[in-house]
Amino acid sequence: MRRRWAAALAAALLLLLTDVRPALAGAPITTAIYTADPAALVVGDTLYLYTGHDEAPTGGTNFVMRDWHVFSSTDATTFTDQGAKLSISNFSWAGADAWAGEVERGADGRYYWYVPVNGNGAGWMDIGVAVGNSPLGPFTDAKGGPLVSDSTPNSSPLNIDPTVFTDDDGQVYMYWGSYYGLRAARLNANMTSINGSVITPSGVTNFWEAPWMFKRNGVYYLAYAANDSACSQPGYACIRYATASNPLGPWTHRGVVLDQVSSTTNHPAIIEYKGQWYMVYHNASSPGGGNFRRSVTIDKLYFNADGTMQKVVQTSGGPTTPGNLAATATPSTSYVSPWETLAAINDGFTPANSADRSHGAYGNWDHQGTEWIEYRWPTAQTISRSEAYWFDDDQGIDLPASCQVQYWNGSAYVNVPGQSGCGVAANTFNATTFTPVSTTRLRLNITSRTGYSTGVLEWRAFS
Ligand code: FUB
Repeated sequence: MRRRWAAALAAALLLLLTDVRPALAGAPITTAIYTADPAALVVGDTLYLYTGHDEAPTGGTNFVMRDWHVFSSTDATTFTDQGAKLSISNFSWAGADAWAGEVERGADGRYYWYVPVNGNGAGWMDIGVAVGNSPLGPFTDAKGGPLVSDSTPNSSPLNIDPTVFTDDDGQVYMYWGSYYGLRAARLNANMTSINGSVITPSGVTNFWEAPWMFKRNGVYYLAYAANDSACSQPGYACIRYATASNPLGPWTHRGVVLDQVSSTTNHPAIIEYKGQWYMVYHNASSPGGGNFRRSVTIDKLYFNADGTMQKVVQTSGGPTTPGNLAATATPSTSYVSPWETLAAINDGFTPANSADRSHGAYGNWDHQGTEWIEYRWPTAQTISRSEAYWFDDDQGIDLPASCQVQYWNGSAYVNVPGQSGCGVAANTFNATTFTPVSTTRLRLNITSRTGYSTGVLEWRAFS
């Protein structure tokens, strides 16, 4: 039998050390287009997101990215697409691959947009820089050629994903890279040339790509995508982070701040806006989405008193399902393992399969037999259908042997009348229909298979 005591202990310790707060009930910043690779910038009272634009067809197996969009918001919830403000065609020396960029305000008050592009010269990806007089541009090529290319001494094996940071003394730094090759350099005050040597920073454990640098309370933070098996399934990435007391390191790895998402790539932007910190990232959870049809989304991020970051709760897997009464219910349970997340069952996420715990999962390992989850509403709801998406981690949690939907009739829990059967299939929502009941509480009794516990990724209820 598999043992998860070490994980349980670590998770229980984490729960003791951190406080749990409500997350932003989010959705993608848009479903009109597919967006990816966010960078965030606050100017005045406006939050700007600079994103890539995924244009791969349904089922496409490669990135199709030709331009970048700017989104603006004054509440970090509703975003306005200001349009494609920069395009591959702005760089006469480049031909394709409008990948992950970032905008930084220069000492001259202009806005510099650093972007990886496929140059027409030798090698693959280069980093170019455009400039504009406002956060919305218009932007033009600021240099007329790459700022970083394969011919830059000590450049990364893949020169992509620049993050640009200005320190309090005005010195500007750029980190970038992929294929495990993180690089850093000082930029000159003109924002368009490198000052000194390109260095290989130390201590950034399991760096893969997508660095994002910021400073808080005198501490430098570097968040980045890592794809090691300790934090993500093969082919997927989590977001780890490191801290330092010097902008060029050495860095100290601090842990995972964002678990893997529903897209294979993962890409962070961390920013404080109107007194609240946010994690902006992308996933594949929008309708028709995929690894090359991603959507930028945003969730709140919290710091612990010691400056470490709490793991972000992913609330924004896609638009809410119309009529799903679970969205307004308070969940409870007979038992949840300390490292699992009861709140996952009504976060509105549509799992990709029964092993998809990218939005957390409810699980009751190592209990066996019958456990229950329940929804409560402050006022009576008329309910005639529920849909359960079972969690199966291929370890101690398996599909249930059986289940039963019950409701509170005012004095006791009783089976819902005319129940159509309670399905236990994997990788799908199992619908149970019944004669409508009016109740403040709906309960799902779940009975395990011998030797296993049970879990739920999402449980919906409808009138
Ligand atoms: O969007 C193309 C590439 O995928 C980005 O440059 C990486 O960060 C990854 O998200």
